[in-house]
Amino acid sequence: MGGAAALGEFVLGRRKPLSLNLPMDYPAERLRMVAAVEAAMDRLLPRPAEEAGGKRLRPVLVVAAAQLFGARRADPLPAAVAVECVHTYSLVHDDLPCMDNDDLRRGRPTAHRAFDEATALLAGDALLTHAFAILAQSYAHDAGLVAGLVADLADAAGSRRLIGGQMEDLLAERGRRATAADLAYIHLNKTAAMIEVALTLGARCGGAAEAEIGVLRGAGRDLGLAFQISDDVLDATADTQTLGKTAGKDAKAGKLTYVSFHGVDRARQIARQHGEAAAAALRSLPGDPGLLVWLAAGIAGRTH
Ligand code: GRG
Repeated sequence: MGGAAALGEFVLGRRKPLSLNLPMDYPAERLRMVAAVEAAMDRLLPRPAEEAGGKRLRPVLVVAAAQLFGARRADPLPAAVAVECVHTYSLVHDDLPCMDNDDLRRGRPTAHRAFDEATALLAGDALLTHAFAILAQSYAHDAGLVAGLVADLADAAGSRRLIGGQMEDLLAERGRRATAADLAYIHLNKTAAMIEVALTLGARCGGAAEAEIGVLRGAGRDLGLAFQISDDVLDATADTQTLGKTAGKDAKAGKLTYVSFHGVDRARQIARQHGEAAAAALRSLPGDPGLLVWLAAGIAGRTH
């Protein structure tokens, strides 16, 4: 069996980890998943091009959620790639001059800087469209699964979640008076929606029941909030090199964030509370949630 195939088998849980009686090496497991996701990206994206890779958090969540249920129904890697495509499209469009107007992303010039605005716009459009093509093609053998995956991803990326959250964020930036409820709405939709859907797509590939998918959706909501609050803290406390994107932008733009609302210490505490709530939900499910709980702790206390 070739390296990538072996890795796929491992990620799918068909091969037992070597250290069956020892605690799983979560950092190594995460790296194995990232490698499997990137091999799947090479396979499923039209032309393996040079790409500034991010942390691949969402695709790792897809694979880890599928593993929680024994990856019984289908290979989660195509779903993982689809989620990363939608996430990357949202970053490319968010960086455009008409939105956040940023020059740096993933430690490299943003797409419209490296190429031009029209190219960045079309690249984002292509990534979004291709995500759904991947789902339709990769799971064609299981119509029920395709329907669930497409509905979940369309909902997360649609006007009521990702796009709605982004619109509200733009309105807040344009000086509309924003409240704590607006801030929660923005975070829940702009950020948590894509984290939630990573877990639910993984759970669907794993063969989870609807009730279990509901539990994961709740965990994803908390994880998404923890992720965004930590992101707000990092923007205020870390440097541009560590982040790979411009640091200190929120304060400069007078942006509404958990840090501007609550201060750094309280924001960190709230992120931890959401991380713990996510971990508690994950522990309530059958299966070993160890890897997901470890990822949740990392997300709530992010350093980059
Ligand atoms: C354009 C519809 C549309 C939405 C844009 C993603 C987004 C919404 C805005 C980007 C800015 C931002 C602060 C988003 C919140 C989510 C977030 C922190 C994304 C960055 O995710 P990481 O850190 O990125 O996982 P990498 O590069 O590691 O994949």
